[in-house]
Amino acid sequence: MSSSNTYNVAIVGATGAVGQKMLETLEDRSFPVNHLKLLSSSRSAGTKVKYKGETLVVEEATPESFKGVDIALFSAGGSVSKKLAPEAVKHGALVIDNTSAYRMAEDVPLVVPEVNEADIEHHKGIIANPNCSTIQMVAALEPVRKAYGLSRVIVSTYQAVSGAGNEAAEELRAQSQAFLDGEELEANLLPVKGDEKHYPIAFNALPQIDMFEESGYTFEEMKMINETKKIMHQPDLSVAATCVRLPFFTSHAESVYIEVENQNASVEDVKQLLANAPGIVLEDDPSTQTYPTPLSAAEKRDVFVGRIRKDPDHENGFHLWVVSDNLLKGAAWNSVQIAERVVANGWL
Ligand code: NAP
Ligand code: 12T
Repeated sequence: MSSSNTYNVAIVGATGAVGQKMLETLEDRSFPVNHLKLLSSSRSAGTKVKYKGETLVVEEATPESFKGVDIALFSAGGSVSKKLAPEAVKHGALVIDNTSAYRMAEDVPLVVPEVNEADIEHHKGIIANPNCSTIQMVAALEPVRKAYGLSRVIVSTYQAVSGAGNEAAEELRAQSQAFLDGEELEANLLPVKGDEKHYPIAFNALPQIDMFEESGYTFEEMKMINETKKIMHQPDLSVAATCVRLPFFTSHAESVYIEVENQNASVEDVKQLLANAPGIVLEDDPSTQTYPTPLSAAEKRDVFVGRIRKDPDHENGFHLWVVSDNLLKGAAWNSVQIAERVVANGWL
């Protein structure tokens, strides 16, 4: 710790879509920051950024960057985390990692505070932030799971382009303009930067997020499947996912089908549980067309749930619509929330 109860914080990937939101969230939450270090690649080193009215200069991230750092928030891609997170830990920093590099590692807690805050205590220097689509889903399902038991989850996602970074948001903007101008759409990035083919995202829907696995599922889908079981400590939970990219900038939406174990759960019960759950906002009233949308959820830290219905055929089946800002609860806010819980519980 630096001075009394304030912390030296580093953001790795500070110029990125997630990093920018981390900066905003630290400020919005009045996180007790002593010194803030902003790190990126050499490309953005020297960039000036405002934090609490002060001008900070972004530096290139190197192993030496972490001297004196108490908490390092990583969001610069998996390869950067693999290389630099162990260096940060060596220098005594607690790493909260937003990439998929360490999520499934056995001795790394994978944490959504509303679900498994207690797992944080057993960290060995690295805490992983789950995938954005996983976070909002497990936050919405945990109150139902606790009350009624959960046996099966089938989810289809409707994901914003900002999840794939600032460049992907720029691609949507450029293609939308081209489409409206009657020009050819140029696709260079989506669905996945490193894959062979690229398809336009503007006025389209792409059923591929991240690369394909042998099984026919994408890595994004497998992240949802594996991370959900780990966070909920329920390896026998049945989970299947289909992840789709859509042409809007912010918030992921999800159509979630669940089967609960309790025979007597009603829609009213599920609504009541969610209305009282921390971090969840129930917006569900068909009579007034009340339900969350990507636009209504953007820039908010909560997870919004609506359209709760019983399955027409399966007695224990329910359908839900879950929406949240992918860069806030899906990334920056969940990370800062973990940091807040660490500090509050003395788990540094
Ligand atoms: P982005 O907008 O493309 O930003 C990438 C950031 O990483 C930039 O600040 C960039 O710095 C920095 N960076 C790239 N290569 C680097 C290097 N070699 N050394 C140091 N910094 C480097 O991407 P984003 O959307 O913010 O996402 C960043 C990462 O966060 C993703 O790769 C992903 O792993 C993770 N993420 C997680 C979630 C989640 O589900 N929780 C959601 C979105 C993203 P420059 O400006 O110098 O290029
Ligand atoms: N490919 O953190 O493209 O594992 O939207 C998050 C978002 C990976 C992750 C995306 C991705 C992650 C995306």
